[in-house]
Amino acid sequence: MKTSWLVIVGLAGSLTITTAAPPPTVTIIPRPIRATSSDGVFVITPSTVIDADAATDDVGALLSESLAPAMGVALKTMHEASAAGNRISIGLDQSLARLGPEGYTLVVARDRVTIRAASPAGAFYGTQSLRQLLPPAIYDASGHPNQLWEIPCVSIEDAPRFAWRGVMMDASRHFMPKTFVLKFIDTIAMSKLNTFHWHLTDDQGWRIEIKQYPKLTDVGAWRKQTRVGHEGPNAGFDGVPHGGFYTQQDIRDVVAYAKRRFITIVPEIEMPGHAQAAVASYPELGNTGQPVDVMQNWGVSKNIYNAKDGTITFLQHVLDEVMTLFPGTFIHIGGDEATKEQWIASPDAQAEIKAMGLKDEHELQSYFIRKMDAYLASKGRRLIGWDEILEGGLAPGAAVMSWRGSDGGIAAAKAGHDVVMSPNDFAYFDHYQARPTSTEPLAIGGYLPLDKVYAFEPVPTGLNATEAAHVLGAQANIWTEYIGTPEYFEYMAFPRLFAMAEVVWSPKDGRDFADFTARLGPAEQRLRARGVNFRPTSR
Ligand code: TNX
Repeated sequence: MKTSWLVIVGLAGSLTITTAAPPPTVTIIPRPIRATSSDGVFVITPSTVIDADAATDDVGALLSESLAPAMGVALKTMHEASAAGNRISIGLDQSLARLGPEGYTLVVARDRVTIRAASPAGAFYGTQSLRQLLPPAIYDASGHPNQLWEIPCVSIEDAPRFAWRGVMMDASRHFMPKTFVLKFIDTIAMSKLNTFHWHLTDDQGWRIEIKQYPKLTDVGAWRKQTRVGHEGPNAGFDGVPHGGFYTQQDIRDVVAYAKRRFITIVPEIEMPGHAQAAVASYPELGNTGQPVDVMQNWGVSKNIYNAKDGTITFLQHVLDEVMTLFPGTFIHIGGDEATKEQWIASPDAQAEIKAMGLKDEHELQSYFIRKMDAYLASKGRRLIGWDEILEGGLAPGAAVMSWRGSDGGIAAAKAGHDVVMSPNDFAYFDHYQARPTSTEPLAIGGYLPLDKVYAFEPVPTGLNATEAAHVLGAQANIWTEYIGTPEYFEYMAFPRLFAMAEVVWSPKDGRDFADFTARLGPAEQRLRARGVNFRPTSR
């Protein structure tokens, strides 16, 4: 079906109404619910005032900050501006509660821009749309002529389809420096994503300072070398040490930076599998008593945590520190790919299974996860984990991230759990985005082109309305086995994240890939101006 745009063009007093896709004057990504263009422009000048109410004060300040580099001056922000001249008015309006906590209206008239929302998050998204109405050229050039700061008159009403609009960064396989994490968060905020899932621990590196257990980063954050190339006769190691970690102060800075942009960070602490870096730091957490290195190879390690009381307590202490740093509701505990071979071989694990009357190692994993769930719930938080946590039973409040296709999400929703969809066939941005793959930088494998991401539907078929309501949203996952640098990370993220942003924000009706690609040019121009190393669509 064609887009549901209603474009009204004032033509010498007459109105032309067309339902065809608009000419790309309103090139906002993700596409707003409704945008009605009209004649005329609003011109931002250095004396334009940002007039924000008390509740949206910081939204106004951030808009001023974000325009300043291109404008050369920071627009003044004030309450109830008495100054004459044009202004950008931002404020709350409870009558817009019907648009939800993230919805907004944005009206660009000749003398004034007005952004209204029921809560500050909505007002923030109004400012992100406003930024995208500016001609992208202003971001490229230096010495910008004033007329480039024209914004075409338009009236927009908008709200997101899903509450969880996410992207996951794997900072374990390759450490991603704090400065890059901040840049990435700023970039995704423009696309109205609101959830940054930070994969902080894995076999190949522990990346978060835990005061009570310093070896986690003294030892676990560093590996001697890294596998290069795919598995096979030519695979080797680079001989170069790799590592890094975020101090607790780094994390506080990142959380605060994200909060200003209405992004919640979901930290992930993997258990009971993907634990080799922790076991390398404290061998007593493992099953063999043998020392191990932080993993240098890719793939799944057999070195998982043991399920002893001491290890459960250790992890709860780790989560205590994690919870002081991350104020969001959800804490991700991993739960994927915990190979059971060491539990099968371990007399201690077998004794535990017997003593607790469990059926097998899968029930031991379930026991482990339920312990964590109860602990997090007792602190007012909610556990989320990869879909394997469903195996062997799951506590009622826990949420599931469906990655092995959509089946885990379907099963979880049918069982009454909330789910986030990130199926590996539509949401794995570590997969190649173009063919032939030989002309692309080496990736883990797979093939996920832009149009396939755009065609992703987060609500799987076969769910009734009650079950479908458990789908909180979706996210892209960027695993970094083969992504060693921020530049390559950006290359894999963009433009595919624009497609994901539209999937999770915009109404399902009216999705139109041709219309989307017509809006990509300006979006890519903005990325270029920000120094983001995206993969250009026309290459
Ligand atoms: C599977 S997705 C994993 C990751 C890998 C990824 C590579 C998931 C929960 N586990 O550990 O990095 O595949 O695509």
